[in-house]
Amino acid sequence: MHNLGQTRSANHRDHLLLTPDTFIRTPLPGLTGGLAIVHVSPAVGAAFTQMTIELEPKGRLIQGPTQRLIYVLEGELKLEEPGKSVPHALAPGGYAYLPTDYPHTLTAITQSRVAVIDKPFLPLDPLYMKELGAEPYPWFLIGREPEVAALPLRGDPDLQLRSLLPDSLAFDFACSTLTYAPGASLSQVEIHYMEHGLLMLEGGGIYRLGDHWYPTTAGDFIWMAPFCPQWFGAIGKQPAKYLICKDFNRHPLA
Ligand code: UGY
Ligand code: MN
Repeated sequence: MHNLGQTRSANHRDHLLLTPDTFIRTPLPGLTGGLAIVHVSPAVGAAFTQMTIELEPKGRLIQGPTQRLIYVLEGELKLEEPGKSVPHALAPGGYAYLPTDYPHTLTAITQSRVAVIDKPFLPLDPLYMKELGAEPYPWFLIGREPEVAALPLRGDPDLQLRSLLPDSLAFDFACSTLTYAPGASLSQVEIHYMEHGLLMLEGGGIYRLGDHWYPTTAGDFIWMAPFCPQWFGAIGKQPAKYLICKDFNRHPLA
């Protein structure tokens, strides 16, 4: 359909809003039987990449250049890891964290869509290592988002936060889902040193990014640079939910 050059997508120094009408699919090394939509990369100033990979049945993604988090949006898949004869089954809401240099193969059984976050790992300064105890480096894990206990964000029961990664200094990023009851909103405009990759999963509302207010809906991707002013209010009769990641647990001077 011709839209005469109109789109809700926007590209500003401290944020991106990318709507599905502007997505471009590309091949990627390590990806067979599928294509990648690269939502954000270091080319705009992000310290990570976030993409959605779309896989045909039997399509596969192997290990990437860095640590990785995968989150299944659609379809049935299996995840094979080294030394394990039985693969893990993954379905929508299923996720896995794969440390740096951790060989793995993700294979689609049915047509699938998967969010993939690849981020170079920042080791903890040895100064803080003793706080870590037995586990100085992050470890492989697999889970199901609906089974993660929800906590109210900053005490607001209408904002339910499910943290997908453990609360440990070993991990240098955080990834969660945040679910807003209809009409709920962040209690403040946030401005912080961490950057965000955000994929809108359900519902919608208004996202403030910098000095812009955007209507946003399921399927949209947002990148927020460090210190980008941000606020969200859910609109409509159904909850709004997004997957959100940020760099975490590291001194800003690393
Ligand atoms: O944790 C966060 O920084 C989160 N509340 N930010 C956001 O939703 N934009
Ligand atoms: Mn934030």
